[in-house]
Amino acid sequence: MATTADGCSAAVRHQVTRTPGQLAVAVENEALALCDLNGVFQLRARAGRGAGGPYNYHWTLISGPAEGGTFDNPDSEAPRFTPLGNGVYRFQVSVTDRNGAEQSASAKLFRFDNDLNGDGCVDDADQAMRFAAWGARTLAAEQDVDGSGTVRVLDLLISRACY
Ligand SMILES: [Ca+2]
Ligand SMILES: [Ca+2]
Repeated sequence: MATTADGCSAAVRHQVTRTPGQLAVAVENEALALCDLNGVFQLRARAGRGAGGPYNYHWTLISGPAEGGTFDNPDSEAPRFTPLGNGVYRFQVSVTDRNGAEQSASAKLFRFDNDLNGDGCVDDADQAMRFAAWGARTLAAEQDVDGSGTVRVLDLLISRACY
């Protein structure tokens, strides 16, 4: 049987066994400030590689303020989450591929009241109050936005999105 060079290369390509890459999961908005206290947080994960889809998603709230919050559908790729308290919410999404391989990723939501001085306006004066608390040990969610226990640069960076 005559085999052309093209035929050969085609045959070789067919013999290559593709090793599927490890299942990968990425979360959009890994760390997001929710500036509107009446706002809803849009979670979104994307899975790829592994054995391929359909991918199954399951979101859980790992930790957060005692008031908690609610998912509209924790078993979807992009559920909406309504937080009821102020503070840091930590989420995990677990994804399984067609063969049941599992991978997870995490996300954080920061929800806080930006009207620190209580005058009804959210403006630079409020951010100045947060800055004035620099280095202070405080448990106030309004100032210690990331829940680290002190007011540091990350608190200012996260909250800046709200001004
Ligand atoms: Ca204010
Ligand atoms: Ca902090």
